Amino acid sequence: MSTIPQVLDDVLYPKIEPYLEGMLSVSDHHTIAWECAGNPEGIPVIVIHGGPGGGSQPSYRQYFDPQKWNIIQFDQRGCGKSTPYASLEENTTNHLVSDIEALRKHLNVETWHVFGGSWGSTLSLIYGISHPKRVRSFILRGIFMCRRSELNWFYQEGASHVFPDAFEPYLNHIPKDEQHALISAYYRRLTSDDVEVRRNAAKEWTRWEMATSRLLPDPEYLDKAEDLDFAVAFARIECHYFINAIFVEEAYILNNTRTIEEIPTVIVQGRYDMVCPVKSAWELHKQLPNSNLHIIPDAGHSMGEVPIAKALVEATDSAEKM
Ligand code: STX
Repeated sequence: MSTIPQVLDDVLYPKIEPYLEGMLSVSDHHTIAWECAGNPEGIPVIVIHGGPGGGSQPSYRQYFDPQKWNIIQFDQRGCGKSTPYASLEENTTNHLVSDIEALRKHLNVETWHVFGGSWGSTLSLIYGISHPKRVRSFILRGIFMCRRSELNWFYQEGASHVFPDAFEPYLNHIPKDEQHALISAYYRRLTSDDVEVRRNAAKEWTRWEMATSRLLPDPEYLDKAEDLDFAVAFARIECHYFINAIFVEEAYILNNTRTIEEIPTVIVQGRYDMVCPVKSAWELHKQLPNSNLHIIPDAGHSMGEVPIAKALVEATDSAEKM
């Protein structure tokens, strides 16, 4: 009898609701939404979502045994239920790192496990570099270090060679004379005074990312780009961070791995990740002697892919012992 799991529900824990939710004011301008789910006395884990601008998701709770874990999530500045919506003011990597610390103190957590994929891996690593003593372990997926080469690969030329069909509408949204610098061209539109210009650009930007996130396309996932409330925050915030090189020096993470090299780290990475190619996971793993890298042979970028989800659940099931 085959035991190969076919659907996500077979590998994840059951759906649960949060036992506590709140809003934390982190500046005169920004308030962030947070929640705790699972066991209030369980091992704390902070779940750091992607994008930036992607927002937390109820399904992220299901990657943890709810009896064992105290699962903490929040929406980064400007997205999800955080306010003000899609605001780019006072919205930088350092602000997000200090929000994570503010939330940790607010919830009286001493140390926690840090779980993040994609931009969530970027922010997890930068948080850990600033506050290594707070991190019991890292569980990371789809490693993204946001270097120029990584941005260029996905938003300018690289993934376009594998997905020319999905790339065409993303490219053609921008006039020929601006196509040599697509992130800048999108940034001008995503910050336009004209709401229609902003929305149309957000839709194309988000469609490109959703179309390339999985080894096998999922129509439900593509629908995310049609949800303009989601797409506008996601596209605007991503583009704002990327045009500013995430407000840190080039290769900041790889230049600072000394600070976090003792921290037990599991990296789950799809072999066919077109958004964040496996090279970054490999380079990070080589510099973290206490890391295990699991290259998943039949997956792309998304944590919603069954083989990725399975490896992440295996990682959280064993991280609990650390
Ligand atoms: N951005 C990759 C990233 O962090 C370059 C990301 N891509 N999609 C997502 O996040 C969501 C799943 C949050 C929509």
